[in-house]
Amino acid sequence: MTWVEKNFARHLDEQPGFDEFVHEYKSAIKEVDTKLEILSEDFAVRHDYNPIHHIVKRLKTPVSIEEKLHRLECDVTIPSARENIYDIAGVRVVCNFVEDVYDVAKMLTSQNDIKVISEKDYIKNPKPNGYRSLHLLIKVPVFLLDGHIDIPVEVQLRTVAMDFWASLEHQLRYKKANHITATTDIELKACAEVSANLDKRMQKIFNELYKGGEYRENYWDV
Ligand code: 0O2
Repeated sequence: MTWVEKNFARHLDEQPGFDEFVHEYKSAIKEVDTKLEILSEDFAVRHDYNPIHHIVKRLKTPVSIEEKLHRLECDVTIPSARENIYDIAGVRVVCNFVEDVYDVAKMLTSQNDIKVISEKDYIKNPKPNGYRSLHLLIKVPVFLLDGHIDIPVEVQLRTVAMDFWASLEHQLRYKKANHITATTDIELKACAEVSANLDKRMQKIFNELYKGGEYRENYWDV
């Protein structure tokens, strides 16, 4: 990139190399999605049970990458985005139960072409507002015409109950940010606790039905 391009191309999508950049991150999402799909199908074939409820994928928009670069006080350039932003590619895996979250995370990260960069366990250590999820930052190889490149992907794993809470909390915060009071915060946190308790009770029921008693024998005989 020339000095003029670097300093006068204000927006990322006007800069040279933007299409390649998007293609690489989109491909990384596809790679992770395919891995998860194969794992969940394999799990279903072997155990007659699918731990993944659904998967959501998203590529950060150029505007939101730019905002984050500004916030981090980094150059608003494509090389700077590659270097400083790790959640350009995002995959959210919504599982049925808490144990599924850890099982899926282990199945994914034990694949030998996946590099785990960091892990934040907001299930064991929820955020002060009650937010729960397991966040993995991984690098996945994407094979291109001229070789492979490791692309970071943020994988968020959570249960349906955690997802329900996080989606609504996000909407409320985004749309009604000015109306969120301390009381609302307390109430939202209380809802997160109720939801975590629900997860525990549902897990217990599931374990009793699937992992104990007669069903378990059928389960492992498959
Ligand atoms: P989007 O559009 O969902 O991607 P950073 O990664 O630098 O932004 P941090 O704190 O290091 O910040 O990242 P962290 O804790 O891994 O969380 C990043 C993402 O987790 C957020 O992405 C949300 O998706 C989700 N998240 C984290 N905390 C909360 C929370 O309190 N409520 C909800 N609903 N979601 C949360 P973005 O970039 O905010 O948005």
